[in-house]
Amino acid sequence: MSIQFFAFDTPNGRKISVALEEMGLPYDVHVVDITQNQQFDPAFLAISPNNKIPAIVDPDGPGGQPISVFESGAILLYLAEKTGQFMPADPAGRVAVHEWLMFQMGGFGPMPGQVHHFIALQDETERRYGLQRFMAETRRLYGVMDRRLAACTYFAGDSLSVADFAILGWAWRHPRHQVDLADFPHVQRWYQALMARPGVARGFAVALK
Ligand SMILES: N[C@@H](CCC(=O)N[C@@H](CS)C(=O)NCC(=O)O)C(=O)O
Repeated sequence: MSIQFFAFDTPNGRKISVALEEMGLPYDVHVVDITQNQQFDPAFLAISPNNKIPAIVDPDGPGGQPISVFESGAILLYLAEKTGQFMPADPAGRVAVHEWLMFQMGGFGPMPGQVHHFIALQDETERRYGLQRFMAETRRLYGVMDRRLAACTYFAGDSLSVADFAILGWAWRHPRHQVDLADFPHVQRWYQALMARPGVARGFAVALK
């Protein structure tokens, strides 16, 4: 039975469309238009209590019972566990996936997200303060990623993992947070390699609005 996938065309939504395509899982898309406040519909809140996309419902969850999952990091870990894909078998590799997934969820998402917010403000004083603070932090995070990818092919080491899908969702928006990937050559190499994958291309082509 198909996974029911609730999302909109945003970095957090794209992480999951990319993962579902790369894993070859059957799924149905339900667009939740967050510009129309559909994330507050009671039926959606029942599966995503924090009123944010993405969320999934898997009719074939643990023990064959349906399960809903919210929070994109939790969804990626759930899908990796369900399929046995994009999660290394060795314990040290799994620790690396968890590290870089948490790095994304706690930093490389919230920080560029603030750039996206402040860049749209009209008030110049508020805009300047927010951009100064959050663009600097976003660039610092790109520096952290660049150093990691100078040493490893992928974030968790030699093999592609769900941590890469999580980070890719936000790196995809680099023009919007005004980062030139040429300034971070290892991130650029990684980004181009991932975007050239057919599964990733399909994930970004899924209609989410
Ligand atoms: N930590 C959450 C963040 C999800 C999130 O911020 N989703 C945004 C779109 S990218 C959203 O649904 N916003 C609607 C709202 O805040 O009301 C995750 O990674 O799933």
